[in-house]
Amino acid sequence: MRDRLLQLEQAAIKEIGFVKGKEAVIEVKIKYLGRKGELASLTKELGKLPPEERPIIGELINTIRGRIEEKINSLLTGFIHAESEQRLKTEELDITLPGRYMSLGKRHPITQVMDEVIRIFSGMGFTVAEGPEVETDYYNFEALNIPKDHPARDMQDTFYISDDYLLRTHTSPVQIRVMQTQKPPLRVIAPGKVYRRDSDVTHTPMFHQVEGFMVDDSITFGDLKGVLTSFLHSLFREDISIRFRPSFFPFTEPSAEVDIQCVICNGTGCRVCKGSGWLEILGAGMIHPMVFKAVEYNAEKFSGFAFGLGIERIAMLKFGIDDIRLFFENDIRFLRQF
Ligand code: 2U9
Repeated sequence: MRDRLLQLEQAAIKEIGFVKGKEAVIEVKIKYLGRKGELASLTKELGKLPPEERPIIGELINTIRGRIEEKINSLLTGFIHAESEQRLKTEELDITLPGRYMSLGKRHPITQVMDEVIRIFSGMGFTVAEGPEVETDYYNFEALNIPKDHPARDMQDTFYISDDYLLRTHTSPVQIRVMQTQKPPLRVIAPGKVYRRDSDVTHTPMFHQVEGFMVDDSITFGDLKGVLTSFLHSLFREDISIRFRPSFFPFTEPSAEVDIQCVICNGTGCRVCKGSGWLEILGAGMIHPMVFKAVEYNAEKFSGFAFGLGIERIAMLKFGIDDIRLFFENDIRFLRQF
């Protein structure tokens, strides 16, 4: 057994002396040291030896394995080193080539307008509140003094989920929730997605609103005019003309619609303002006593104003876009322009 092991070592060392490349070294390694290699088959015969010889031969096997392994590994390291030296000599890296252009993303135009509106109201001391998009009939309609037979409740306008649940048609429910949990003085805006069954060049089934309200013990229509005038001057231009027209909403009384001088034709009359020189930009009014009653505020003690605006409409006017659907097609050629 001892002689056979020493012969195997001689044969392996001789063969190692002849190998010419990395692959050949690996082959020799498998042949002698592999799991089914020659040293392994001799090891299997260990059991046939008399017990007193086994530890001596076992130790010899390990020594021979170590010696063969050492030779193979130093040869392998040499080949790997030579290979990388060769690559370094032949491969060239042109560090003068220009880098790849990384195109930077931008905020969506709707997000840009939304952020701008929030920034202006924050500057006037308003805080931001959010709420669920799936609402109950109570928060979306009932608490806002929208009676059961009001046209706004029509199946045409509202996405109903069940008899009691629906997709909110405005962010007003957020403000009801705020009033239920906080007491005046309050200055809050509620930005978010709203849903209506409507689709054409100026309407999409989902759009974005910012609504807001201010409640304290002596808020007047003058405060409403002051805050909204200041907001519109900031959003459009400081010298733009603004007018308040009487209107009707179930949740405000008195109510008004607010127009700005047309930003396309500067009030001379064009296709966008339909020749009138004015653009309707938001709705507003003094919070209805019935709304105060729903949130258990004393309407004798407190008063407030509320307003609402559609972000897509403002973005269309600001950027001169005539089809609202462009905002939601996500065509990169359109979005890149903002
Ligand atoms: C509470 C009380 C009153 C919110 C208001 C409007 C007038 C309005 C429209 C503008 C364009 C909706 O997106 S739009 O179609 N909104 O005209 N919104 S007053 O009044 C409220 C809200 C909440 C508790």
